[in-house]
Amino acid sequence: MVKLRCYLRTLLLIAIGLSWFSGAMADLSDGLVAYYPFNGNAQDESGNGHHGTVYGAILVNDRFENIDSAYHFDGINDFIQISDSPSLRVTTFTISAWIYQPSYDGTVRWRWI
Ligand SMILES: [Ca+2]
Repeated sequence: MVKLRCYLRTLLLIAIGLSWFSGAMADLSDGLVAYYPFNGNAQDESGNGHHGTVYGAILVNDRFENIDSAYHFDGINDFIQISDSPSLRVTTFTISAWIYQPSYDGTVRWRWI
């Protein structure tokens, strides 16, 4: 089983794309293994069927205030689990996501990683 775990107080948003990276101007869908826009669920919308099962994380608004379009992980045993698959056993990959990290000074901390 491949598990995605997050123990930080974060909002995880939009997309996690695993792809072979062949250049700075590559087509982002070329080699895409999984895509999670979190449109009310953790379904893989790449067409490859790597749907996630949510444990503990709750749907919240994303950075554009779209309803139920991001997941909040409270830092205690929350994760999204994806079943193992040969297509997920890659040695080189890229993961991209928008993450919100609460700050103590009130600044917005949406970050693209
Ligand atoms: Ca929890």
